[in-house]
Amino acid sequence: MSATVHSAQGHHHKESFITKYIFSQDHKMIGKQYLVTAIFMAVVAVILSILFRIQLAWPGESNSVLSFFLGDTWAPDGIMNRGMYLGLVTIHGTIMVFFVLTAGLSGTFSNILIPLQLGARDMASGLLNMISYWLFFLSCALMMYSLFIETGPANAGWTIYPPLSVYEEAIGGSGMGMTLWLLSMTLFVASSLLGSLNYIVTVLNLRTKGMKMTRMPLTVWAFFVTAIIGVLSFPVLVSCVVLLLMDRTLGTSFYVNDAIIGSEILEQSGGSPILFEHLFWFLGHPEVYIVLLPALGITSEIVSNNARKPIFGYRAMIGSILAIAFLSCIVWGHHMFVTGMNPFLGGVFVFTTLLIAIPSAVKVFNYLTTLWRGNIRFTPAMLFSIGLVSSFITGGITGLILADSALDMQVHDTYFVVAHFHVVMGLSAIFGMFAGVYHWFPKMYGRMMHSKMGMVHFWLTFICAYGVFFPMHFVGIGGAPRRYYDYSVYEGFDNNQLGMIMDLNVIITIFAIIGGLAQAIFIFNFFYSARRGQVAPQNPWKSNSLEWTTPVEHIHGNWPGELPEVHRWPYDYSKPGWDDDFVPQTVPVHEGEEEH
Ligand code: HEM
Ligand SMILES: [Cu+2]
Repeated sequence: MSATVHSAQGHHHKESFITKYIFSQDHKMIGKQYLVTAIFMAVVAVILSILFRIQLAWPGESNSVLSFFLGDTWAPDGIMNRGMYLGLVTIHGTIMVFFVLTAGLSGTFSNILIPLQLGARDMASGLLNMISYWLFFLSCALMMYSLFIETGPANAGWTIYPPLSVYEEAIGGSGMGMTLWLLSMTLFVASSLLGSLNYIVTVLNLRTKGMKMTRMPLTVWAFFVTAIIGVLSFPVLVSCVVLLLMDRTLGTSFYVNDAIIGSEILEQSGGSPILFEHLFWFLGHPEVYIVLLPALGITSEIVSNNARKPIFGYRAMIGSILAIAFLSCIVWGHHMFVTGMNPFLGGVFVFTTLLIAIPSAVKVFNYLTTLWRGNIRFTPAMLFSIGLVSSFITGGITGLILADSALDMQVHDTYFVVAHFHVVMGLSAIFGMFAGVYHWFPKMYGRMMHSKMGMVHFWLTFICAYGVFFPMHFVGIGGAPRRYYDYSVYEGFDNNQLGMIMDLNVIITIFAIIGGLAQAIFIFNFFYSARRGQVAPQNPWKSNSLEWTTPVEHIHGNWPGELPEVHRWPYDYSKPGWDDDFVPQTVPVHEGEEEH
């Protein structure tokens, strides 16, 4: 069917600027739109994080950076307003998790790679794909707008727990800011569902001849399973948000119990914020894998390609993706150990959570065995992939601590948790995203990124990332709660312990500033290379998968003429009996040759 729609013979009318770059229905262009939007949002989120880090490191001191960015309303005399601190944390988290790492990572690479690696002319529905991008764009625009309103952005955290998110009177950001947050997220979910359905249908129906499911690259497996968990868990977030909107506007009381604000007794009673937590975390936990799995898939591809070895345990990798996806849906209660849940129920969540360590360890083991004795080529993409393996291990270890309810209760809502989730999900996913950009840039723009700059970018980012997030564990164990904007006001906090916390906070902030600035190298490299970089050969990394069989020059429909036919899996690197150290998927299997 798609062959007639997108015949490569160029039968269709000439594309105008608008249909080519703005309202494009071509999956490659939509992928790039996702990427560029996400880069912009990431810059915003990083700036916000540096602003609140400055506040944490030097509380109560006037700072001209704060006055410059926040102005007199939000930083009178250069000292950050408390409500604004919470607002910045909230918007930083929301942007990073949803807009950068969900839409930016998944949206970019699912779009670009699924059709190209499967030998399809485009996504199942170009129109839905375009709508999905534009809903995402609108949702970003609304979230950005909420930064500029008089009462300030939503500030109940990215988890928007009630009651802060219910009572408009509670705090400035609970008013219009929260309403905009909810609207923005609703658009986001709609976008993400349309995108996911498209990915699922494309994977199931548009594989080229010979592309059995068991010959798909692990990237596609990861994107496919990610889309499935998205379709299962995002709708729960929407229902959660609808009930919240009703509590806010219609006077229902799903999530709140009796409350007094000022001296006024509010009408609502009988609801439970715990209900909200159940609904929220039913999305919230799978969400961390929606962010992680695509990054892990990208890593499999890059590690195998740059170690010039077949990925170790291909089927075990698929199995572990599926197992992680399944388990991620039944562990949400580990975010709720301190809500007073029955300890027996807590035990169930401890158990299922710890189980996730098994498939995760399988993945790590497979990466390491693939690297083992490989003929490793240290491209920037490879460095970031190895960086991902590192952060996935280090963050995973603190995850074991948090999974145990007895230990979690000690550090719940402290900086230990912030450290953990930044390392395991923030760093891993962002490293995966960088790896993907460096690796597939030639596919996207027909040019190479500058590799030396890429390496400098990697080392600065890697060192600063650990410089920021490693000390945070100690800040947390030292007792610093998250979302407090100034610890120095507490009595007794001038003893050694607070001294340590304050010193570490300064160190963390300095690393954050350097690490943030280092991203300028990447951004420069990206935009410069897109126009001026060295022109890429067709298959720069000597890779086996199908995307490198398309012409460098993009055409609508991907392949001129016939679609390629597939005869083998994509990991035939250094196979004995071949002259080259790679055998593309399109090469027929010799007589008597084992498939792998
Ligand atoms: C990989 C990119 C990142 C991701 C995915 C990410 C994600 C998040 C999330 C989800 C939150 C929680 C927001 C909330 O509790 O409402 C958060 C908070 C925070 N982030 Fe990030 N972040 C990233 C990068 C950074 C960077 C580079 C810094 C360095 C300064 C940073 C520092 C913080 C801090 C200090 C908080 C506040 C925690 C709290 O007080 O609750 N983040 N981030
Ligand atoms: Cu979780």
